[in-house]
Amino acid sequence: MTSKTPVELLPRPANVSRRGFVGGLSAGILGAVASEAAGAETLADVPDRGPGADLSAHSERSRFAKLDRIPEATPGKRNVDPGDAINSKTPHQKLVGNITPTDLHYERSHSGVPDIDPAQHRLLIHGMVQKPLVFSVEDLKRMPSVTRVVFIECTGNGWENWKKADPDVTVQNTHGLVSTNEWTGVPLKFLIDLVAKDKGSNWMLAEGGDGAGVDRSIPLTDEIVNEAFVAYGQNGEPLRPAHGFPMRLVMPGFEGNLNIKWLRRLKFGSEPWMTRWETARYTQLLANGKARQFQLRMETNSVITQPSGMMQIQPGYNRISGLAWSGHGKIAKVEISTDGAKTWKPAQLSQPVLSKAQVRFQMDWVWDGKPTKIVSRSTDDQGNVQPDRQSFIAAMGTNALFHYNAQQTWSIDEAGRVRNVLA
Ligand SMILES: Nc1nc2c(c(=O)[nH]1)N[C@H]1C(S)=C(S)[C@@H](COP(=O)(O)O)O[C@H]1N2
Ligand SMILES: [Mo]
Repeated sequence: MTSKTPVELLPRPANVSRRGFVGGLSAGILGAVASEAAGAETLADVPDRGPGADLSAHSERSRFAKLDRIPEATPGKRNVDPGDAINSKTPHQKLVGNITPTDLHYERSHSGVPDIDPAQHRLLIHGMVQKPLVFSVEDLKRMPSVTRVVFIECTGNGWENWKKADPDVTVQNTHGLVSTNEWTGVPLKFLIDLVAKDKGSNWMLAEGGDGAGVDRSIPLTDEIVNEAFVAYGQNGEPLRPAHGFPMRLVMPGFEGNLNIKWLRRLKFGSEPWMTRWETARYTQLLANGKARQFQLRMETNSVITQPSGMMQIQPGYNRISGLAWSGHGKIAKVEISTDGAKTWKPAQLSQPVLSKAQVRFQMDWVWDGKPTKIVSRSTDDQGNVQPDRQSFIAAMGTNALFHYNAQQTWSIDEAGRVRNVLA
């Protein structure tokens, strides 16, 4: 071992101390990290250089990096034929940072992915408006735009763990129905002004152009009018077909289902339309047998992604990392327990922390090799705290399927095997 620890090799701004840069790592942790890295003195310790492949029009992921979504059917039905899949989940256990790669953004499509020619596509805006209008994609691209990083989360995210915990699943199985991308499009407010919406209209119907024709009634609260937008861009390029090409509604902080893909119509009215998507589907059957409609906001949530289900760790230094998000606003704090929720320590949040976007958190941990449980708990800037599973079930019962946001516990046995448990 030499004095050149991996941390010292990282570039850092000249005016930031090493301690500030690594976020106050203790000397003990630095020693633990360095002792696990192999000692090295010269270039003989790194592989030789070699010739490169030709440059190409399109860059692909390294053949050594295996990153795939997994198509799944209803809860518990894994490894299905893609033709039977209803969603395809993000491999959070293999990702870093805050932004989900575009091709790994989770997908939920009710009747497959339509093949839409943008030159033919139109968006109709009508109902309680002075000037009903129809727009092409090019019309939208000429309008003022917003660009914003937001998470989209299916209401079904987490349903795997609502009734029972299958030990042999990954975080991709349990939490793969949430992703964060940068979306670009036209503010809803701008479109509302263009068509001159009637003051008396406080509901909007958004309808998709797929076979299923998913349509939802959206209440026009100030927050939604100010934050929703019709997106045509995703991570700097046109939307991918799976995510609504050529245009979709983006509803920061609200149910994935409201983010209508392949958007073909916005209709303004004075009451909800009670479509089958908000009566037969996307309602919550409560413990008392009554169903709750229009539970639209996504909750305060977090999950440890590394280490997580089906991984195996070694005693000694381990870095715990994960993602936190809230449909109410910004994540204010994430705490981690490495002793089964008895004691908690604050995790570091990667900057910037954005409202209604996932944020990466991390904490250094030296595992003593004894069986234990690790769990994270987030708090947002509105004071909402992610509930433990017991309080979540006490409040919501076990009839419902959607909006599961209880704390996720991973157990670690004496061999270092990480498994899914209820708490
Ligand atoms: N037109 C249309 N919009 C849709 C859907 C759909 O099947 N058709 N699925 C909805 C659901 S249930 C979710 S969770 C999100 C998923 O968005 P994504 O596939 O881009 O992740 O899109 C929503 N918008
Ligand atoms: Mo969804």
